[in-house]
Parts: sequence; structure tokens; C-alpha cells
Amino acid sequence: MARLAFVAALIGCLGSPVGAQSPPPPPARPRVIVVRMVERVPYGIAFDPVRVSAQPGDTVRFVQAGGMPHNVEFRSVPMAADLGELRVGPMLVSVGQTYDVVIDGRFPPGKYVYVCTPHEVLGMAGIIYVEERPR
Ligand SMILES: [Cu+2]
Repeated sequence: MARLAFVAALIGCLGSPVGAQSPPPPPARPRVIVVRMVERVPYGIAFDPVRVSAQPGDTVRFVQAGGMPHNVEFRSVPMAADLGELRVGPMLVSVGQTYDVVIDGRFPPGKYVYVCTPHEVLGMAGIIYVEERPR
């Protein structure tokens, strides 16, 4: 019985069309884009880098790299965006803590401006540009 299944599988392999048509190109590998939350003297506290570009499927990973609590609150997003609970992220309090924002269907292409809620007044803000996936 097992032998029969093996033979059937082998025939299945041999029977597959070869070179009938070229396969579609693989999707761009999703990337992890790191944005650090830093407190640099004397420049102040900031997201580093301030601007990043992402494509659908990518993850923007915010990393707490300072001593003060920081978070990610989206302030200005495209009309079609529906961030729901992602609009205000959790407060990160310990060094090395991370917060991942996956660029999924809630993030149509466009410009996403975010701030750190407690430090917005100090200019702690950043931008994610969500691009169309290249074809
Ligand atoms: Cu902050």
C-alpha cells in the first residue's frame, strides 16, 4: 500500500508540466524595519530614523532605547486607513522592549504621521510612508 502511494507520487512528479509557462515572480520578502526610540543629548528625544518607507507585508518594529516611557500614536493617516486599536500603541517602559506594527490591509498606501503621546510637545514624531507593492 505504501509502495503504491510512492509510485503514484513519483508518477505525479514526472507528469507535471515542465516549462509550460514561467512562474510568477516571488513577492518581495517582507522586511522588518527598525525604528528606535532614543534620547540623545543634546538633541532631545526622537524616533530614529524619523522617516521610513514600508511596503505591504513589512513590519515596522519600534524599539525602546531610552529611559523614558514612549509609545506610538498615529495622528495623520490616509482617509482610507482603518487602524482601529493600532491608532494608539502601548507604552514601552524598559530598554529593549519592542512594539511591532505590521503593514497589513489596515494600512493603504500613503503617509502616516505618528507621535509619542507624552513627548509630542518635545517634537517626538515620525512618518511611515506606505508604498504600493512593486509589480
Ligand atoms: Cu516618548
